[in-house]
Amino acid sequence: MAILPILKYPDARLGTKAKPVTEFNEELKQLVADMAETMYKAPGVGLAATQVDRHIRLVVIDVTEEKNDLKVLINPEIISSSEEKKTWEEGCLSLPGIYDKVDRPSEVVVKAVDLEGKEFTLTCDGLLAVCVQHEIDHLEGHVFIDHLSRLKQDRICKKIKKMRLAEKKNQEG
Ligand code: K1U
Ligand code: ZN
Repeated sequence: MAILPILKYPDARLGTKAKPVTEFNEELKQLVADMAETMYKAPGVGLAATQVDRHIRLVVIDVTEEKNDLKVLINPEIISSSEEKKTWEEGCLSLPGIYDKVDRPSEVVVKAVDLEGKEFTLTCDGLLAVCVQHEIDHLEGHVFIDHLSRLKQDRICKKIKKMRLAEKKNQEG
């Protein structure tokens, strides 16, 4: 297994729309194992293949405190969303140090296939619903700040530039 480098916003590769998975082979199993290890190590509760520069429709999620319920969603599709919305403070491993509130449907039903190519549906609420929507956004080439106002996005971009500059100064000593 391996820890994979995570693309950081505003890397243009995060804007790539992912393609469906068509081959269910050992290489895919290895990528899932590496993505799970990368997510747990970060630590995070989800990771999309886009974030590790693999532009296929694959996400891993584990929202349990015990980190013992890994969900692997291949070619996920939201087939129904509640009218009711919920506001959640989101973070993103591609935007370290940035958190903001996003409104999303509070419940979703997602259809996906597993590592054997077998179809299943998952009814999600709470953090799982937020995370599934956040990860599917990544597969579409979106990040959570795309849901915020232009003003908030501009402030976040300025904050990221400042953080990167400070990091660079630190590295230079
Ligand atoms: O896609 C990602 O970047 C992962 C992201 C998922 C997510 C978190 C919260 C709301 C929506 C989506 C993260 O995991 S950020 C890290 C994080 O929130 C967290 C880390 C450790 C424990 C609990 C949460
Ligand atoms: Zn993210």
